[in-house]
Amino acid sequence: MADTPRIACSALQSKIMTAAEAAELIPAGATVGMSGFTGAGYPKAVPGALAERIKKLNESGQTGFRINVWTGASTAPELDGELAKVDGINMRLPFQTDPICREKINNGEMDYIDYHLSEVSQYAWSGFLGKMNIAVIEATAIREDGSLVPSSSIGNNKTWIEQADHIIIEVNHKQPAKLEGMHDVYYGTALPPHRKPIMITKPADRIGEKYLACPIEKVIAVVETNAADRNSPFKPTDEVSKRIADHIINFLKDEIEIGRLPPEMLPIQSGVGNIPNAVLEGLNDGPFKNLTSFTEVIQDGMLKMLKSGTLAVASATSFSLSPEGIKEFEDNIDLYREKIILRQQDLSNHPELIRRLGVIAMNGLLEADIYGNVNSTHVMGTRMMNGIGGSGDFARNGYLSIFVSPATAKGGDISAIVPMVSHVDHTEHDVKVIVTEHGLADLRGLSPRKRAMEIINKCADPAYRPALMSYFERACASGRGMHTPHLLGEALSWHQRYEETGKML
Ligand code: 0RQ
Repeated sequence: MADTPRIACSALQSKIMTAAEAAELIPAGATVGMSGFTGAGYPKAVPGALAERIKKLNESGQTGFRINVWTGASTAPELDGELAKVDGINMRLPFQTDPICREKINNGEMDYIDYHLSEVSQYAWSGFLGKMNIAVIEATAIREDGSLVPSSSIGNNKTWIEQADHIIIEVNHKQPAKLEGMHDVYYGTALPPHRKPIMITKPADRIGEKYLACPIEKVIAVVETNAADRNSPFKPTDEVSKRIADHIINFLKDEIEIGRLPPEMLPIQSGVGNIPNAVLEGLNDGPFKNLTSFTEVIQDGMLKMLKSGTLAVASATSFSLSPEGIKEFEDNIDLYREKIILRQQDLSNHPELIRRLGVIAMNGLLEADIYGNVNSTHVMGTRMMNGIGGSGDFARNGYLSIFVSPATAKGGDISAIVPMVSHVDHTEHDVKVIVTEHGLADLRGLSPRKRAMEIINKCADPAYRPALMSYFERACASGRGMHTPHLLGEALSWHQRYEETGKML
């Protein structure tokens, strides 16, 4: 495997060219499906070369060269950042985290469609998003028959290859050759009414192919690269994350003791970031053994758990590792190959599978309201932070849906617990547990007014509790709508005040 040439398909040898030459093949106005999911497996050279081309056109007065960019999820500055800098993106979907894109989206200079990650491929197949002209896909290698050894993420690559008229492949020599065999690409998906059950009954199941089929006749360019994925250094766990993690670990231990979860629990899904990593570290230090994970992204914490045996297997669509994590992965790849399965994102996030497996979902929130509605995406109701990503796929369909956040943001000027959320991503019906550093609110089996007491008393920062309780009591005393009492004129006043004064209270 390791000795096979990275481009073994002789018919594609003649298509090898520079990134600049490949970028010339992308026409203005094109819809381009790029590989990439949480900073892994995105094309490293062609997007930058295209941005360079657009920059020169802009400088010569030929402005207006823009493309639509569809991906798996977030990519990296070399893709989103470079293209956004030259104003080269017209419309972006379905998830992104780049600061320059974020600014353009929030200034109204870039259109953005924020979709559940599991749904994107069916929207692309259905045709209602429009035609995809070109796919730019990073691969670890091209095999003799033209099929691709996927790289460090699969994301929507299967769909982009199927849907695009033309394909540009970036073969990245930096991706370990031993990634070969870790992927499981399933070709049994279809649009309704022709759907069949997807026969995954445990995270370890393999039901597909190791390679991405890729029609040679569609390939218009092959570009060789040698560049690492974006990976941010690992931050040591801070005190707030540690306290949140402790609440979750104690809760899960109790659930096992009571008999509501089996000793090996249920498959876990965990968002990306400091708090989820702290939870994973906490699980690794605890009494847990042979856990499984059915998630989107493999992070450093999961590698540690796989190595220690706390985690027996992890199914995902991508890696999101620090430089230390990458080294650990590459140094011990033979061990991890046996325990990690990478799938396309319409399977890693599939509602049918999440529901069947009974996934325990853990995701971040920007704000939650006293009744348990969660806003994960819109700062003060209007400004896009990142997007819903896969959080909705897992929160709606999981067995247990846990949301985590520090109780305050911006040095205490913002409360994460508010009277009414300014935007709803996850409704009160989907949210089962909310956790901050102050405590854990178990909302299962509680009616709205009981949930309010639990959330205010367990999760809100003590500095905000009196104002929240006053709001709740006055709403209850208003005598209107006693199922979910609100004072409509005041419900969003905390956000209004923050916009005007820089403080919620
Ligand atoms: O900004 O660093 O500039 O101060 O938001 O907040 O507390 O560091 O938390 O990094 O976990 O992000 C919801 C955004 C939380 C994330 C969200 C500010 C805060 C800080 C980040 P600064 P924290 P996190 C898996 C599943 C949706 C997608 C998802 C997210 C910054 O979890 O994008 O779950 N979720 N995907 O100061 C204004 C508030 C705020 C606020 C926090 N109420 N108002 N700013 N911040 N709360 C991955 C995929 O799907 C691919």
